[in-house]
Amino acid sequence: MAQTDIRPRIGIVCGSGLGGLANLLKDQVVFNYRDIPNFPQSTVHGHAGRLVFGTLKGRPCVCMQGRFHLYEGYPIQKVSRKMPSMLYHQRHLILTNAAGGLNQDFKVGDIMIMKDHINMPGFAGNNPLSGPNDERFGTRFPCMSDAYDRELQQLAMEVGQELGYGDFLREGVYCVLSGPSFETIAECRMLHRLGADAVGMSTVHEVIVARHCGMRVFALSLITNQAVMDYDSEEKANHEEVLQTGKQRSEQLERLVSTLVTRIEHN
Ligand code: 6GU
Repeated sequence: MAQTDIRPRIGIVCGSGLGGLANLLKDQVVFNYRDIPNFPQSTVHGHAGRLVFGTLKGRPCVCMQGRFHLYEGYPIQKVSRKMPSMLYHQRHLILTNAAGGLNQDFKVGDIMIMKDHINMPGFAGNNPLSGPNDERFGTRFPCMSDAYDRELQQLAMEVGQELGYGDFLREGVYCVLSGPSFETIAECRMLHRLGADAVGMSTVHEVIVARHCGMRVFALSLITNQAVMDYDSEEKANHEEVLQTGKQRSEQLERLVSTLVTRIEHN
């Protein structure tokens, strides 16, 4: 932070194949994760591993271009607690991810506004806030029923309609699993019955940490593939399809996020 004068009020975390958002920033100051002391490395193809400061349509922002996942083997506390230290000055956090569609009304290429999550690893004790609580950041037992800011969801829906994205803009519940293996058919059916509209391997641990320290959170899932729910299906989930769909819709997703950024009030 000593190396840049930019003091962003908005943090953005870019999902798989969606790192192009960071390239929209003007007057960039870039830090590679490998040059930041004690910072984990991003090991996944499609994740660059850079922290990019700059302005998006004149608004100071910082982008994590490349994130950390449970399946990379870092202790969840380590990867997600980097967030407050890095994003301390931000009031708003916007996250994107690539996800598999469980809701049968969803199509590949849909953009889903996250209205809630199911933290499956959390059920098994894998919560980013487990361990000693640092009261400087937030309370021991943070509320999650308001994790996804309703005003920001409403604003994004309005922006999406204005941009003509109504046909592929959805809202729904995101379920996180630890990965890296994709789900079995039985698991997809189970998640769908439990109320999940999309499934992925990220975002939720970051949201929990951000809410713990009082940020306002908004998150988008790009439905990059349909989760396989049927034993007769020949479909197979794969990372290349995820990256490919990311490329096809990335421009619209970037426009949605950058327009939203210009509408966020700084209060
Ligand atoms: Cl189908 N599953 C999971 N766990 N993550 C994904 C995905 C599916 N598609 C994109 N990311």
